[in-house]
Amino acid sequence: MRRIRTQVGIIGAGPAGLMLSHLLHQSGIESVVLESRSRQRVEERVRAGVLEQGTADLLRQTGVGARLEREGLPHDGIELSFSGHRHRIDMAELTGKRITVYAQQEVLKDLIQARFSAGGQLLFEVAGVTLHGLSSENPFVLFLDAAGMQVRLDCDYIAGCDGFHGVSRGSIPPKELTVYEQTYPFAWLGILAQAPPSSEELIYTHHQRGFALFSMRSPQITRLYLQCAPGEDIANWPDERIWEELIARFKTHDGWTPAQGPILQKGITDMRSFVVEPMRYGRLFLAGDAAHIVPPTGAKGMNLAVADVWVLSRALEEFYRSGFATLLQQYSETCLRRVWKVQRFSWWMTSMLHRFEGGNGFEEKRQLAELDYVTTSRAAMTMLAENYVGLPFTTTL
Ligand code: RFL
Ligand code: PHB
Repeated sequence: MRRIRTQVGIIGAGPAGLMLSHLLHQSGIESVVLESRSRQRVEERVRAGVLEQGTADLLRQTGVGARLEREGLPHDGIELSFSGHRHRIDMAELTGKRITVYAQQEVLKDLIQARFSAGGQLLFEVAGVTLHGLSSENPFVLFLDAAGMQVRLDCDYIAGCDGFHGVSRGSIPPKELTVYEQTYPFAWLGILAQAPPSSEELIYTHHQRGFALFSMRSPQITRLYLQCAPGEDIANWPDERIWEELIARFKTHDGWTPAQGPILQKGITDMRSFVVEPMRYGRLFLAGDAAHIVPPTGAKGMNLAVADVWVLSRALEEFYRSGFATLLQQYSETCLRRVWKVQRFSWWMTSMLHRFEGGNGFEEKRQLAELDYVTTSRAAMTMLAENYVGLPFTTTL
């Protein structure tokens, strides 16, 4: 068996794993990233698109912001649409911050390139990853490399950045963890369309027929989502039905509708809120979707992954520089404070904007009152805006 050694073994090359490896490198700490998919699959997967101000700043400050600067679309506001009217939330005016629309897979491409040009070790197409010795001083990972050879990776610490379906969380004895979970009675059908965005800003729409979201990826590509039933078969949604539904939900009294074009990609995503506590077991630290999932309505998943690994990188830097493990000891508690606030915000956006089947109309009236309040009260608008542009990254409790 081949043996390799590093300081931090990282499972998963998503936003959490790649950003962690990049931040650690900046602090002079070595890592090896193990990823089960191919580089191409990682770089092609269509997911998130909204970067908080803090996420975009971190990419820029650490030297991976050049393309983001050129191709990212800065947005100073978002719109909420209901009862046939659109209402703008001016985030820049309310908070002094903005968001940037830049696809998750583009962030991943930039990070992969940066890691490779700095001589980083990213191993794609590994299989059979198992974690060992987590409660000892000498944790290690066993896996098969892309050629099918068994490898043992010895490290000081392991970062479980392998997403919701990864192996890391499941390597912790269940009695050590508490799971908090909430599912929602709907899912999102998302499409990428070859159509120039007909609005400059994102539009979150509450409608009798269900939620819809207008977003974009570039001056040529629109990204759209619509609420559908959970477990819905995509075969029930031919392109014409998707456009018909999107237009019915987005149409406002001023006649605005999204511009249409060929659908390049479509998929269905289930919605859940999920948190596991604590985010640490011995020498294993969980980060990103491995530890928590938010419904996508707040555009928070990727940003939360980046916030976690920023805290972890500061804690590991402190440990390797001074020998103190204070920030490492506090890692879970520090992250969870922010995680729960982001859970609250994502849940709140989701419950304000989606249609809940059944009921006696009370819920619908409550939602409309909430939307009315949020688009007319400066205090309520500021609450939305400061969460949407991103709560501060902090290592203090
Ligand atoms: P990821 O991205 O899932 O990466 C985990 C990586 O680990 C690999 N892996 C393994 N590798 C080795 N061995 C194993 N046993 C492994 N098991 C898994 C996987 O192949 C993968 O490459 O987790 P990470 O890094 O925590 O990042 C989380 C984000 O990807 C996620 O939260 C966001 O995409 C969520 N999300 C959004 N977040 C935002 O911040 N803004 C948005 O606008 C936004 N929109 C979205 C979203 C997610 C969506 N879907 C599809 C769930 C919109 C959608 C539709
Ligand atoms: C996206 O552009 O993919 C997107 C934007 C906002 C969200 C979720 C997804 O809340």
